[in-house]
Amino acid sequence: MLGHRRKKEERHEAIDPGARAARRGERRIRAADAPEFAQRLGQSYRESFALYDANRDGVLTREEARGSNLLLAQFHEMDLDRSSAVTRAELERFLEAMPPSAR
Ligand SMILES: [Ca+2]
Repeated sequence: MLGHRRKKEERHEAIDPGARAARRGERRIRAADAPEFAQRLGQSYRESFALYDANRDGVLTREEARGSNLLLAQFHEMDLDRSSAVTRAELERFLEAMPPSAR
């Protein structure tokens, strides 16, 4: 169980420079982390979506999103039809509405 949690943390750090900064014992993301963050934001959403879609049905419920600060914080914005679930299509439409640098 612990190993599983650690693996999840490692995957989370791989897509979240804020988590890496925290691991370094720093509260702030380094400037060098920021461009990568901007470029990989869309990818981060897609990877998080896949990671937290626990039953692998391609739909993210609020319950499933609860494990991800990123997904939970944006859940309402991503849930375009307010169905309390986010489809992959909704995720892509949400990402398309972001600045080009985020995709
Ligand atoms: Ca699901």
